[in-house]
Amino acid sequence: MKKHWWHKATIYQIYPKSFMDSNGDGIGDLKGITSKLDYLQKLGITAIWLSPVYQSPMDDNGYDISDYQAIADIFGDMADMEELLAQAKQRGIRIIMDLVVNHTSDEHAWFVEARENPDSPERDYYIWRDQPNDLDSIFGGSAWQYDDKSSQYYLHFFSKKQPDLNWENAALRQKVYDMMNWWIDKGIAGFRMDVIDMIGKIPDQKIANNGPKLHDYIKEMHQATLAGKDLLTVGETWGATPEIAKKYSSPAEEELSMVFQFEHIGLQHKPNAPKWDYEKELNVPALKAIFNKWQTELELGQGWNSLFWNNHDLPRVLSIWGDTAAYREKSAKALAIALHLMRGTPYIYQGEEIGMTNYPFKDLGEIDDIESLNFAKEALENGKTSEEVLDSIRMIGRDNARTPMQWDSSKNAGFSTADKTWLPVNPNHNTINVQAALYNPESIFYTYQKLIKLRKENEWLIDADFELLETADKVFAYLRKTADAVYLVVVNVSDDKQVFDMPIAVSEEIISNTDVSTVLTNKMLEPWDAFCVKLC
Ligand code: TEU
Ligand code: CA
Repeated sequence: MKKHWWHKATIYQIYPKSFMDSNGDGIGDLKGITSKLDYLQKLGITAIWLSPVYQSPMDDNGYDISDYQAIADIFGDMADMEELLAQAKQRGIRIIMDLVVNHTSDEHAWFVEARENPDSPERDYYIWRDQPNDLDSIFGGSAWQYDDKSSQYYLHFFSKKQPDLNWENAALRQKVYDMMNWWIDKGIAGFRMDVIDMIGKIPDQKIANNGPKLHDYIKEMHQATLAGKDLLTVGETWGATPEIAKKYSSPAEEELSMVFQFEHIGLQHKPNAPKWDYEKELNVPALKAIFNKWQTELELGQGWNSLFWNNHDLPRVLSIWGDTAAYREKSAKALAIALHLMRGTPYIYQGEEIGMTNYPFKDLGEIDDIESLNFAKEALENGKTSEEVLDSIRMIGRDNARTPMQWDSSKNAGFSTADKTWLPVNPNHNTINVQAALYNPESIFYTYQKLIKLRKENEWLIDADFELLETADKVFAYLRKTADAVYLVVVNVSDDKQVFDMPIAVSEEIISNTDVSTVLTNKMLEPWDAFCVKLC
């Protein structure tokens, strides 16, 4: 199999509004990111996935784009973007942009023209109907919005300010490819592709994901923009299975490098229920089975996995699956070891590497996210109490991932000098912050730094096959096997002691958050014990 730079890379996701504020307006910006590149170089990451920084009315914090080739004023200007690219390149860090082409903002020039002039070519860049069907928006309510200017409804699977694009229109597709090439010519290293599995939608047949022409469009996109270039492309595909993931990521398909699948994330809420009905307890056996399926069915050369616990849409993993009290640091290291030693490209979400947690939202007034606000409105109208609504948002609302990055224990955690930041800073920043992490050789940061380095320096992390081992329910143990070496990873994914009596002979300790010889002598794993060893 041809190896690419991203097979050995670890990618760091930055949510620009919340990473670093350089001009004291309480909002993160591009200059702020540039000022923190030395920190990211120390962590050792290979590339940054930059959530959208394009011109946007910020209805969905930038995932509603009004100009793909201009920078939103709150983040700076194109010179700042080019400076970030140049400064990152000097440090061996690549930049991956967020490609949001399932929809635009309703303030995009295309939609403004389409709305103003029903006979314009842009009209068919979107999806208009005289009558809506009962498709629902992912953000609640109908997926159809009536436009009285042209007396038709337009489709929006997200907010009404995010009209869906009509990918059946070849001229629209070409506009997208031209924009992609414009960014590629600026020296970016690839794209994360927002809900890309929705661009083949057939609304009249109520098909949203995995439509019949989806892969035709992606193959066309590949030939028009990606072919012959060594770019990382990762599709956000909530509806993917391993079989579908092969269609996207098998080199022979000439589509994408990999996808984000979300089957493990689905364990965060009750089966066939909205995410707000969250699960209080992690089902570890189910998690192990999902990882086993994805690790074994996406064979080397047939496709490639992404590996992640967090992103800007998800609760902080320590708060929903780890521990935020006595075992905060140990459980963070354990979850990192469990994830990063599997086959795939790992993604670290800003703050994950220092063990940031969910935010203790006091009331709905502190909530920013349109998805949470729409849920709250609908839930309260349907009789839920505000405490019930807040409980769901506190556990699984997207704002938990979007509170400012915690740099130090000073005011606003060193994120901003403003009196008020756009989202509140977590009060636990007085102990959970980058400065404290860098100062403590035993911090979570240095576990991530070591995992990133291991991946860069060890081919077995790419090549070795995965084999799940039969263990106690809450012990996640697997082998990584090559022709001449076997590595064992063992993680106690619980607050409890777990028996571990597997007879093993260790030739080398690779990484651990515990004393491996004590584990083997006692045949017992302490809460959140995790280690990887090379076997004799
Ligand atoms: O998310 C796709 C998406 O469906 C998520 O919104 C997800 O369903 C939900 O957040 C689960 O809680 C992408 C972006 O990552 C997200 O930030 C955007 O809001 C959305 O697309 C629209 O662009
Ligand atoms: Ca700012």
